[in-house]
Amino acid sequence: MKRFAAVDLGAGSGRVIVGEVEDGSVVLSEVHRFPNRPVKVGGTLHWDVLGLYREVVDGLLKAGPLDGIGVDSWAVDYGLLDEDGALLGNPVHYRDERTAPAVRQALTALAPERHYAATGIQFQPFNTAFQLVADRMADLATGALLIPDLIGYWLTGRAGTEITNASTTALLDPRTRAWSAEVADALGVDTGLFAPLREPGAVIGDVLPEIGLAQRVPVYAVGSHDTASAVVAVPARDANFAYISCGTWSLVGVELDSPVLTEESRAANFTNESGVDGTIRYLRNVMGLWLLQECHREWGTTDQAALLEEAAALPAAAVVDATDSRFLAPGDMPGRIAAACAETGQVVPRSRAAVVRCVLDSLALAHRDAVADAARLSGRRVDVVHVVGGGALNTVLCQLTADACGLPVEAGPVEASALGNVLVQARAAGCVDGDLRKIVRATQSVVRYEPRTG
Ligand code: LRH
Repeated sequence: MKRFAAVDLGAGSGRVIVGEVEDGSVVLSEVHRFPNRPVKVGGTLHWDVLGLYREVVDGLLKAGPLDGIGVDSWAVDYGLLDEDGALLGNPVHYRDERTAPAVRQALTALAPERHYAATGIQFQPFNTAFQLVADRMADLATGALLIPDLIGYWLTGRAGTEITNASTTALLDPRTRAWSAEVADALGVDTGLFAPLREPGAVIGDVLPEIGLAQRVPVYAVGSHDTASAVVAVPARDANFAYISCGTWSLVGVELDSPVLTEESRAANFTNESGVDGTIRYLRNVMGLWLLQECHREWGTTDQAALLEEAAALPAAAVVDATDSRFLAPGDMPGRIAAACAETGQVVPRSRAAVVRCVLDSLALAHRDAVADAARLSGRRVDVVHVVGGGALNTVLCQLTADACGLPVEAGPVEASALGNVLVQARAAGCVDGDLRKIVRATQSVVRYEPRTG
């Protein structure tokens, strides 16, 4: 039996999960979980990346004997380094609003049609390309590492840029899996800041002795974009499926062999993220559970389950556009939802349960639209929708999604990113072969929701 640690950093919390792999089976156990609390200082929203790193190390020290470590996290964000490899400033949170002027500048420097044709990445104000245009520190830096690569660098002393996450920068060409010189030149971004590209499964290096692990443990590059790892762990039986990687975001789409770079696809704001094994994740970002999380934060909710039950018992009423960037930044989510309902002439949800109901119905509709658009724009038939990640535990959302899509939803695994992370390590270490989804199907339980008609 071999033991692999998945470090999985989400926008709301991080965890270290150990996967025990033996004879084509994998058993996960969580050894450490910690909150990820962004810090606003001087008007800018930062990640507490050193705090996160400390938690990662604490988790690894608790994990027992290991045969490998892999790190995945949310996409797009990075740390800048000086010539000695020291961190220059604190990484900025993708929900910070500093990119607005840079986006305007970038849109003039490079037509969005050209940008999309070159990278296939949807427009998001937080794309790394725009962040680097906005980042005055970038001129002082000699290096840049995306968040999981930064953690990997601190663990091993070895720098590299894992390709699934690199694709989310909107600076990479998904066909060649190399940086797009056209985009970098037009935007004045130096892609040479990033360390050399590496593929999931590559060995990064051994954990440095200073970390204090009892043995030498290799750190592997995995699908370091959490969504890439999550999609590895979708228990699909064949190619005719859609997935919703449902956590802070709902990432809704299909898996393809090659990108869809058409104007129609750009207009629909679909993205082509590079996945593990040369796949393409063709998907749309939907706001996801963030809408609920921010409401609960505002209300100081103590019993979320009770509120969810109350919401489920209400009739559907108003809905908002769950892809609208007006919901991106933190703060007064119930107020913003009420304003959106009022602007569209709908009943404004008054009670907390009514707001939750509105969020659930809005997410289910956005899931439906994204599944339908993904199928239409890619030509891929969809027979089933897999919901993976924390959202798989939200029974009400899963049922409403099945109803809206008119398709069965199969929910689970919950810790999909950690599982995909572990499986890519296990394969690189030679403990499992070929079909990783077969292992997922054989070892993970899913809950099936049939669509209700009428
Ligand atoms: C989800 C995620 C998503 C990105 C966003 C920034 O955690 O990685 O795929 O679009 O964070």
